[in-house]
Amino acid sequence: MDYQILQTEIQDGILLVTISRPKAMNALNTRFFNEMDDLIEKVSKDSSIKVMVITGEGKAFVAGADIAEMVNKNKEEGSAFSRLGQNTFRNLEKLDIPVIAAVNGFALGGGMELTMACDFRIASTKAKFGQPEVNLGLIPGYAGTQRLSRLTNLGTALYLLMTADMIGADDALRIGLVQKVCEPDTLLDEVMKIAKNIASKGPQAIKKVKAVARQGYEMSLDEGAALEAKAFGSLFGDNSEGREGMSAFLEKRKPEWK
Ligand code: CO8
Repeated sequence: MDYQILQTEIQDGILLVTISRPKAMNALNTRFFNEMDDLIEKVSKDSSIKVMVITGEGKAFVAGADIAEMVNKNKEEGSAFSRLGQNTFRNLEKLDIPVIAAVNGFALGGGMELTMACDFRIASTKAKFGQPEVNLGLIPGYAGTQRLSRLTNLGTALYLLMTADMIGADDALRIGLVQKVCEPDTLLDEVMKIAKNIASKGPQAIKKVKAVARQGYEMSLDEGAALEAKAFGSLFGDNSEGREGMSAFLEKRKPEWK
């Protein structure tokens, strides 16, 4: 994989993606979205990749959308830039494998929105989260107004969106935005450990958990439970992953996943 802004590395089935535009605090421009779209397409077709991890180079994860690229846009171009990022982040969210944000530093504006399109977030104690768009006379444009309240709650989301307050990793943990906080020099090791642990589980089960939990979140409990029952059943039968996993348990051996 050959990109200008994204650096990629595969280790034991884990794809580590580093956003690398440190001179501009990894700000997201059109090139980033084009590269990310291409990467998502490739990952969706590569069954050897079990988990994807996204991090940033330098002192930022991502300090937002590229303000220099946005400043002279007209209304139509502004909406188009919003839709470009929304589509990329939605496609990232829809990847059938887990995607983890390893938040090393500033995750502001579009950067915080990117972390929210990942399945969960592990933060360094140096991470800072915020939606500072109102400082610029803007609002979030990559569905941050929608995902933040779903991940936390409406009051917390409106507070952060209206005050543009920057919060540290411990506060992000407290409001449920991040799932774990690590020392900066252990962040990537910790995240790779989590990714490898997930990659050791039944791969179909991991994909079903993601699909059912994510789709069910937008449904009634009854509809979500029906989706779960169907996915549960799909893991049973001859040559199924469930048969292998349960047989391995009963035979006191390690499962051999296909
Ligand atoms: N866009 C472009 N360049 C940026 C950005 C950005 N978001 N953030 C930082 N940079 C650049 C700076 O301009 C500076 O460039 P130069 O060296 O050429 O002057 C370089 O990165 C280093 O930045 P600083 O000197 O400011 O570094 P500090 O350590 O002093 O501060 C901060 C770091 C706190 C991260 C600071 O840079 C900052 O506040 N950045 C802007 C944060 C922000 O407002 N983000 C939100 C942007 S808007 C957004 O994300 C909307 C998303 C939805 C868009 C929808 C499409 C329409």
